[in-house]
Amino acid sequence: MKFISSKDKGDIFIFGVPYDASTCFYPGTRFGPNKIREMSYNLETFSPIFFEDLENINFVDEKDLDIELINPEDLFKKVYEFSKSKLKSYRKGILLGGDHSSPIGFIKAIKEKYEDILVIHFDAHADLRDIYLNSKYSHACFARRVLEFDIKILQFGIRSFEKKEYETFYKDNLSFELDEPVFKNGVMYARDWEILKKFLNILKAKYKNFYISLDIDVFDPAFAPGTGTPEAGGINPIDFFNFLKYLKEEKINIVGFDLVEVNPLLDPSNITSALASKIIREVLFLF
Ligand SMILES: [Mn+2]
Repeated sequence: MKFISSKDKGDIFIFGVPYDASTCFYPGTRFGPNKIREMSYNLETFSPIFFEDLENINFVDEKDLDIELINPEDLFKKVYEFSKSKLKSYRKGILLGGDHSSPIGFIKAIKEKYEDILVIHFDAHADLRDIYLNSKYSHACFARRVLEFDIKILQFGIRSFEKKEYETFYKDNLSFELDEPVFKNGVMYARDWEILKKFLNILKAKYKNFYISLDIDVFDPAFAPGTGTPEAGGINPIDFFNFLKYLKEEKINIVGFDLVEVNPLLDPSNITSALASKIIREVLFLF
């Protein structure tokens, strides 16, 4: 597929945020964007899921953001400014992380362009802490910061959160136990694939645009061991690819996507980066 040698004009941009300073456990996601590109060399441009070829998709690799070892708040501002300027000429974008602090500024810029968006958040962790290790822009605060942009979040795959996150966002939430899509403090949790689809079928009448944030640790560590905070009991890639197919069939309009927390230093045989790379290929057909 070769992201790097992609066309120089187009309506979708891909960019990397090689950043892991907000990581709380094993660092190394700064090497994610380039490893994901590297593993794309092995992929066909033809998708056996959509029966379409990437040759017909206009996307441009805008390379990596030039970041020094800055703090997560400055990273947020830098990603925001970069995304905002790119979204003037490009219609949609894909961010390659980096840790989960990387897309916060990107989502803010997407929201300003599209106004009406709902974020679908795939992750093992709730990321709903207000502050973590003295930073409000830690990767553990990702979803909490997104809520502050007046964006609602539909979560999937979450299986790790602290008591306070549970009490604030999940406890007594009807959507957690019943089949009704009800947000609690801006957050809704879908407990299985059928419920997720059911919620989206209802929500697509209300929201025109959807954004997907994919933390690779939503997958079971058996499929994606190369990540800094692995959590047993995750989803499998085939179900995720089927979900992408569902999004296309249901014409759910995806306006932005990020894939974060791939850590090549912890990735035997590059299997996590290979999965990430394939996901990016298929997501390009959703735009
Ligand atoms: Mn996570």
